[in-house]
Amino acid sequence: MLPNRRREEATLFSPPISQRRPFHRKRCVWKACLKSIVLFALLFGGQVGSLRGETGEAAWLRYARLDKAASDNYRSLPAVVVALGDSELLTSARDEWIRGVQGMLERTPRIEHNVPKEPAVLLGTLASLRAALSSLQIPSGISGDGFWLSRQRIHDLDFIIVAGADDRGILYGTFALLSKISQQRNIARIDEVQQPSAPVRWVNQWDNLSGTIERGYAGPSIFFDSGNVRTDLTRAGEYARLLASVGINGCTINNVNADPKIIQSDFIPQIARIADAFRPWGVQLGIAVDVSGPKIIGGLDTFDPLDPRVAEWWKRTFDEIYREIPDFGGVVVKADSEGRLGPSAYGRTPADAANVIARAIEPHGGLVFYRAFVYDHHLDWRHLKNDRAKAAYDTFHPLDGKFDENVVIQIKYGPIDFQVREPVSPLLGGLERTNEAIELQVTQEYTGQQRHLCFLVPMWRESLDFDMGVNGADTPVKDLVSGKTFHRRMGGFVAVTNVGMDLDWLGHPLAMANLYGFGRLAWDSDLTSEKIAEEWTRLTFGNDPVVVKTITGMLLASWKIYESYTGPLGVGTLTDILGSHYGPGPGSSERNGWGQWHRADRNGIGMDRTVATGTGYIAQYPVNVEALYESLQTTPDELLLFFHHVAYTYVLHSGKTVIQHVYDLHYDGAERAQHLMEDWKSLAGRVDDERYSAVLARLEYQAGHAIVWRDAICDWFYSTSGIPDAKGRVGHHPGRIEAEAMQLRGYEPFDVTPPEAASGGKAIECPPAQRECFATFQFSGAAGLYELDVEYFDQENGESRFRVSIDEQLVDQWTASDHLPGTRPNADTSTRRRITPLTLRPGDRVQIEGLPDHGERAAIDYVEIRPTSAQR
Ligand code: GCV
Repeated sequence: MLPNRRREEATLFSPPISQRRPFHRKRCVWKACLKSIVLFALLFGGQVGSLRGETGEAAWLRYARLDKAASDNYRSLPAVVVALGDSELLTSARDEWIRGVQGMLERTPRIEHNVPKEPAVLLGTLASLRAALSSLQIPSGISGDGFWLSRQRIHDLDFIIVAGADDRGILYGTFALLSKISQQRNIARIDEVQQPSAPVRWVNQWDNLSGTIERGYAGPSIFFDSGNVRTDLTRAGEYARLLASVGINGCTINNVNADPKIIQSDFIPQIARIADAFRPWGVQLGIAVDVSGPKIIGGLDTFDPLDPRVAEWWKRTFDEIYREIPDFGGVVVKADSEGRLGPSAYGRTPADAANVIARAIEPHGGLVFYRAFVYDHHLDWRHLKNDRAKAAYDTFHPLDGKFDENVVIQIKYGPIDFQVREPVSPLLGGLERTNEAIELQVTQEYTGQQRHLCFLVPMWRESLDFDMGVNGADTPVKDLVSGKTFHRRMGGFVAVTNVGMDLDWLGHPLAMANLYGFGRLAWDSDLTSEKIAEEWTRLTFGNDPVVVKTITGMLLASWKIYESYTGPLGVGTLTDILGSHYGPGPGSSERNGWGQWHRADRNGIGMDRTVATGTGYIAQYPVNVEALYESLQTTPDELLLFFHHVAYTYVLHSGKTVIQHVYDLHYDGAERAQHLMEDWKSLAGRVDDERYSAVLARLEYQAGHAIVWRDAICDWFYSTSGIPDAKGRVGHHPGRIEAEAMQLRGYEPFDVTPPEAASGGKAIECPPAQRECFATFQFSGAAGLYELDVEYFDQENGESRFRVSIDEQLVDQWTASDHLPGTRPNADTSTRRRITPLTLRPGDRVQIEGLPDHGERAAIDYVEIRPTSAQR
């Protein structure tokens, strides 16, 4: 056992300032420590109030109490609320108003049922308001889910009007008004009409009936558990409320890799309960269906969409669904994709498959979202003309005009798969006589899985604003998908969201900005990223200008920061595409059929997609866009490697070579990830301690993992190109002591695969035969204050423990119990423990003791020691 003697200098040692278990809620060893930091801030900090701890569960609907000055501005708010009608939606709107006003202004509005002879907030449809107040001048142009908010003086009385074309509009208007108060906006003379950008504003959950979620990073499903719909659907209702508050009107609840069981007769009553939970919020229930259903569960010997028995089966199925769920919204279909069965089995087209379902659902008013994510994942990688990016356009463009009116083609924003940077999918401009919707991804599958901060609205903004130039006209993607350009009745926005049972919904309190942002963009596709980030911050963390400025700045910077250490020049997210899609794995893209190739060799990198010499993908764009990307000169640097294969020495518009740009960008990105953490720390005492500590833990982790990314990508580029970093950083790490170079007792060195997943390609592990292992080295620097990072591997298959001591005095200990995606020591599981500040003298013996647990062998990559920032 380690002695418990304290060193003389021990007063200078303090434990790390946050827990190193960003995703493990149950153990909060360091919480006490965090609390003391907040206490310190309370005692000595600037403007600090008493901040109640928050879990993040309320998301942007906190209705936090306004301070006196702010609430005085709303003193004249009418004391009465009237709902002109008694529908479920109207009741939700009225109750939401009461809840919001109670929370923010500590007043309880009084309910009346008719227009009173005193000031009131009136909630009603245009028709009911007209009937109740004949003198009311209602503006034109309010339709669908649109609403009108107005303050009117009628018969000398002050009324706030929340009017919707339909009941859903009233609910949306109520949320909008509450949001303004929450953001402390002036509503004294409010008079505005809001119309949604598009009729389709849906989210997709990828929940399995077992309760797991495909690409879900925030706990189990809120809908399903062990093969059934959960008994308690409170969270489902709360989710629908959140969705409604930003105007989302539909939600599919199960994985697009669909379990056919979801539409079995005995299961429909179960999903009907979810529809019941959604209904008060105007969110229509949808499901993902498997096109092979007629055969797999229907007892037919075929699922050929042109077989009349198949058509009849779909009809019967939807008749049954609508008997249980009269407002059922529709279905999403993934077919002929990633091993899913599809119409190609019978030589039929996606139009055949979509239409047979569409005709069965059409009499009930339902929609079919047919995903354009159709591609062959057994492509021959040796064939240089093969290109997965071409698949969606090649499949669907020839079918334009062949889909029924209630079919919407759901198209991922880029031609590959939710990468950190892709050009927009050419198919978005390739359908003129077919409804379409853009598919975005709130769940951060390739963008840090909610362990890294990556606010995606600026990326979506760029895609939506991209002018496709269809037929030579101005045709921004936002207008193509909304149906505006080609006068389509249907169309809009879909996002894969994958919230889970974690209290904060997405597992990272700041990740909810993406869900909010998606809803806001779907509602108003012209909103700027800045406005969305600021709104969300005010609603989620309050109106303290320092908080608003800091968090907004962090959000807006985060996508490019993430891109800069994970996927340069449009090459795609250089992650392990065969596994978790999380940590770096640049080598995994090649030599397989999945088609996420970057064609790197000794001389150069990038997919040649030109018409002249490459795969010809660029020809799928309208002429102006084709010209833009076909030429090396006009292709923007950030998409260079998506479109062109170039030498590492190719000089970018910036004047740098490709290789030096890659090195510089990764060092810069990792550094900026560190700054995100520092920015957040400046908010100590201004944000409640629970969310402060939760976010800090994640940002600390991100700062460490950004270095894992930086080193892996730089090492890989160096070993592939053989060109050294002109600034001498790559492969040289001052202050780093490789674990395999330490004095080992019990520990054994091993080769990490792929080699770039660990510093120097090696690490050490404590074999199962050992109960504990030791790695020791002597500090040889000057005496002073240091921070010491232990880079170790935290796998899912065990909870090993570590103790660090200096000259036999214990200075830190922890358990490796994060939830990182992997059961092997690699770049997914590599993580950092920072011990700071620490006094060290030349000759000090630093010892790390590792105690393995099950499959996790307390593996260590390296230790890095650097002077604390105060000393640097
Ligand atoms: C639901 C990516 C994901 C898959 C997902 C697929 C899709 O390939 O990795 O998990 O499957 O996209 O969008 O259908």
